[in-house]
Amino acid sequence: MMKQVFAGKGGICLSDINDVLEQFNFKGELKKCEIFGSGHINTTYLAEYNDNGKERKYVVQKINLNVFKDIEHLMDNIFSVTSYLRKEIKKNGGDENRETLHFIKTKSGDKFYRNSSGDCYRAYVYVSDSVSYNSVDSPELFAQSGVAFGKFQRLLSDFPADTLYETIPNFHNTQFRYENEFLPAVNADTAGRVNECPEEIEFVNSRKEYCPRLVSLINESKLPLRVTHNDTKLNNVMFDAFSEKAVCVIDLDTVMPGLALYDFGDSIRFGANTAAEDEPDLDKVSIDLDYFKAYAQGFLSEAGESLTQCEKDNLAFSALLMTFECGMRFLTDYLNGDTYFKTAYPEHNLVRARNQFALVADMEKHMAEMENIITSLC
Ligand code: GN1
Ligand code: MG
Repeated sequence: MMKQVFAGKGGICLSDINDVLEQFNFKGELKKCEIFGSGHINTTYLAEYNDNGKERKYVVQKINLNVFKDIEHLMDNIFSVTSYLRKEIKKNGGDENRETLHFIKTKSGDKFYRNSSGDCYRAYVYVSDSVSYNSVDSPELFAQSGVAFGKFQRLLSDFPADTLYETIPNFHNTQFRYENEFLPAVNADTAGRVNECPEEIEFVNSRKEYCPRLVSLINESKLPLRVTHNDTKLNNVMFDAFSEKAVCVIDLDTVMPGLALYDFGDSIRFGANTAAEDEPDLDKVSIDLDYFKAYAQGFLSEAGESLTQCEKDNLAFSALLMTFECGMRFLTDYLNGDTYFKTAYPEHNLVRARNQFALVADMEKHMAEMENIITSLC
């Protein structure tokens, strides 16, 4: 008889998840399955099994089909990148079972499971003895996440980036985000919220010249396309629970051809903010230059040699641009009536946008120092 599984706060019975777990080649007997993690997009479960006394944990994720339209190609990207990483890690004498994610096919050999209602699920082995952080309290730990994302870049430097599918076209094309998403959201005013945020809209419009900068450099062939992670939040790195060294990077949904600068900039946006990205008290929001330096040092120690001068010249700016872009995306979603990011309360996206814009404003004040730090490290 199938064991009854409860998931989520308050023990909500999710009978659907039983059917999902049954589809994968998991070892042992199911003990429990609970909602897990803090992503804004997918719904994640941790399933624990008892395999003849040995505990086995698997992460199962329901993929957000509103965000990801092309699951076949998304999972193809993930399987090809992780199998490549496994080989590279092994070649370098590392532990390929811990240093990259190990995805599990379904019993019928598919890379994900689609149930009768069309929902899609995929699964990977939980990285044992590892933890992730939404904030860190030392620059050393943050530097470790720079090492992890820098290593990800380095290990994939010979991977043929053009074989990857662009599963979310224009993901970090800031100009596209401005012209084709932000401005139409303001004009449509679908949720009737434009009147609530004139200052935030003006903040974006008055800085629109930031938007095309990196895109233009790509078009002029001054910046190389690379395999990029594209979502380098601190909580997308797993750390060893004992040594506090970074073990591997997770959340590979947005692995696509992109810029090394996107990965660098997005990490700073999230991890070098003195507050959480949704802290409403803007006095708490600022760029921590010690954290900025620590991350840059870690990242460059792994990826530095392969970066071009033009990439290095734009590292500091990329932090500002990724923060600006993310704030604009939160504001766009607020104006659209919260259709993209998960929110916990009605103003959540607006609070996030204000927070990101406060960080942009602080980075503008400290741009010369950020540039100097990069120059001193290169
Ligand atoms: C989303 O999946 P998650 O929560 O790690 C988003 C990122 C944003 C981030 C902001 C596919 O990341 O682009 O930077 O929220 N992912 C997608 O916290 O849109
Ligand atoms: Mg993500």
